[in-house]
Amino acid sequence: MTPTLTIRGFQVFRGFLDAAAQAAMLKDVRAIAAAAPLFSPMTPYGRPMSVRMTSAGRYGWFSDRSGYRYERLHPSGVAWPPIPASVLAVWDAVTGLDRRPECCLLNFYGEGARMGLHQDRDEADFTFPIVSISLGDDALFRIGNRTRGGRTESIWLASGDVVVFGGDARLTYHGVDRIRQGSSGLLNDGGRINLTLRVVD
Ligand code: MD6
Ligand code: FE
Repeated sequence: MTPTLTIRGFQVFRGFLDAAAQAAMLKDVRAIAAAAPLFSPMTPYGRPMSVRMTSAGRYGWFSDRSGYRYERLHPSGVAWPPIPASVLAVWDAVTGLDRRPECCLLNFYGEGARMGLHQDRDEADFTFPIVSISLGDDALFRIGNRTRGGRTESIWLASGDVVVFGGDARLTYHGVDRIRQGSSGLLNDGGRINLTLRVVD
């Protein structure tokens, strides 16, 4: 499969999901949030993140005063629901790997939510890529370098876009500066959903 564009090793597949596939995935996302409600993780610095999160899969991503890590259970004590088949199908199509992800992190960006530049480095094996799926309002995604600082480049990600983030790009700093509220009709009340698929162990 050929990406629409590649920026600093981030392979962007524009419009990978058509409107019907986005609507079907949204139903699956709502079922995840019903089983494992969204929460605002505390950063290690003691401030709640502006993005609300939950997970599906054997592991869920979690943060509190003790740091960033993967947990077997949602903060309520329930197991994370399974990763939906619709989501795993995207992983299979864009990675072609036999290994499947053990975590699907679900991020919800409401009005004013953003995510600072960060690396994803809580996983055991960086040879596996991360796959990111965008649903809902457009997001300004910023891509930096493998170390903090330096020049950055930004691209708008729209509903249905998929990004594969592997190889040399796996530890590149990235973040979300802002959401264009109301730019997509997928979610009735606006906002953006991002799903990231990760091999954890
Ligand atoms: C987002 N995504 O798009 C935030 N991380 O809302 C991420 O932080 C991210 O898109 C690792 C790999 C792909 C991503
Ligand atoms: Fe990330």
